[in-house]
Amino acid sequence: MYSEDLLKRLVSELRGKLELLLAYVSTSRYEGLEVDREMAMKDAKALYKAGEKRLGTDEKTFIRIFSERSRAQLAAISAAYHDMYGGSLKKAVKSETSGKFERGLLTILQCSENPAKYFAKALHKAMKGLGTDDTTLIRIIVTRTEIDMQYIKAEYLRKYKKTLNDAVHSDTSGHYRTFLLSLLGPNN
Ligand SMILES: [Ca+2]
Repeated sequence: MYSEDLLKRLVSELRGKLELLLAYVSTSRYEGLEVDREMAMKDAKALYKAGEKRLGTDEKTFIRIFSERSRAQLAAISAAYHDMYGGSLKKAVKSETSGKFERGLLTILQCSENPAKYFAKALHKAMKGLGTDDTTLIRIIVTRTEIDMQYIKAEYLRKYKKTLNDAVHSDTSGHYRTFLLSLLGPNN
């Protein structure tokens, strides 16, 4: 669409600032559901050694593992981390990193452990307050509709005590509303 390389564009925009993001978009990840438990334990150990166990933080190890592993594998790493060291990987990320880097890692983690919850939250954020972040609203509804929309709707209802359809209905109008609601399906 824009006749330029997305990765190159990101490099020039964010040079040196968001290594994690660059690693994430440039790696082709396996996105299936199979996990390798032994490898998950190995990665959990590497993350522990790179973070909580040492003074300071070896950020490269966090970047490598968070950007190369599939979502399912990262969820397994997080579970292994908890089993092996008692604390959660999320807590380790919070105490070992900060700023945009921390936010990036936490987003990847949350998305790997419960994508539906992550998207329900993002949709809520797009609609809350005055006005609507239509770009985000459209992007999420269009891209998730055939993947996990029923789970996102369930998470939304559980967390915000309102159906996602009702929320979209009150934040949009006209053909745009009809279009989004038709993608969402039944109001449940
Ligand atoms: Ca540390």
